[in-house]
This record gives sequence, C-alpha cells and structure tokens, in this order.
Amino acid sequence: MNFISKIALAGLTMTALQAQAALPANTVTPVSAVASSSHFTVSADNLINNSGLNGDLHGGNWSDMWIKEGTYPVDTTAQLTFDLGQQYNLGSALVWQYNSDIDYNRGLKDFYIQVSNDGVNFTTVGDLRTLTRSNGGDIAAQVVDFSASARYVRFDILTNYDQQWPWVGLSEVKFVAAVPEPSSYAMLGLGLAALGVVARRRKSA
Ligand SMILES: [Ca+2]
Repeated sequence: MNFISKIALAGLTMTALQAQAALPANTVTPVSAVASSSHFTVSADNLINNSGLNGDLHGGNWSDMWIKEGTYPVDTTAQLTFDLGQQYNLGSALVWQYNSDIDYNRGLKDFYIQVSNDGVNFTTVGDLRTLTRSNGGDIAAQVVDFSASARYVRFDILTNYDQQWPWVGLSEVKFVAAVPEPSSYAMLGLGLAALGVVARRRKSA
C-alpha cells in the first residue's frame, strides 16, 4: 500500500467513526411533545430534551424516558403528538426504544404514524409500524421511514411488548427532513465553480 492509499484509508476510517457518533445534519428535534398520559414525572418532555442521549446513543436511566400512565383493565393504547415548530418535508423518524431494565417489555411495539399541518386533523401515513424491543445497554435509534410534508407528527400507539401490563414507553424521538440528492449539491458546486472561472476570465480580460 503506497503513502497516498494509506492517507485515503485513514480518511475513510475517520469518516466512518464520525458517522457512527453523530446524528444526520438535517435532524429535526420537536419543539414540543404531548402525551395522552404520563406516569409519575416521566413526561413526554423526556422524548425531546436530549435527556439520556450521548451522541446518537441513549442510556438506560428510567428518568430520561417517557411512559404512559398505568390504566386498568390493562390498556396499552396511547398517543404522542410532536410539534416540529414549522412544516418540513420529512423522510423518517428516529425512535429510541424504552431502555430501562425495570422492564424492557414496556417498549413500544406497534403504532401508526399520523401527520397534520393544523394540529387538529391528522391523516395516517403508511402501514402499521413495529419497533424491536431493547435488550439494554446504550442503544441507537430505530429508523422508521415515512414520507410527508407536515408540522405535526403523531404516534398512535397500539401495543407494548407483553400486553400483560399497561405501561408503554420510549426514550427519545427525533425526525429527519428530506434533503436534495447529493448529485444536486455536486451540480450546484460545478455551477458555482463555472461561474468563478467566468468571473476570473472577465477580470483578467
Ligand atoms: Ca430521553
């Protein structure tokens, strides 16, 4: 391996490490989160205030998470409504599962994504979504793809992981706005470079 290849490889390795630790640049953090109910002090604020997040990983402290109030007879349905502050062209949700060893079965299992621009009238986007259960440790977000132009996003929650107990929880939620294809940026860069060449030629003429 020659010197240039080694430098290129080092550069690629560093890029890979950085990609692991950072969230996408176009990540949107909601400005508010409202839950249909919350247990004790673990409110939906814990889903949007970066509590428990270190880079792109969420730890296992229960007080950094949200769970719905326990209701009997057992009812695992709940709603979370996120206000993004303005309308975005959305491409996916980043969802950190409930991650406390109190009971990983409290994790959200099945839900629908609904969107709105007035915060009143919501429409369902796509099919039923299913998250995987956490097994503890520092966890990464699960990426839930959907396509919508919206200010408000609602998770219409149906089930947790055991359905024997009423609590349902999550650790953190963010969204990713769709961005132009990389090729668009490349074309824009070429265009600017061409303008620069023209400008320099005019100057020297
Ligand atoms: Ca949190």
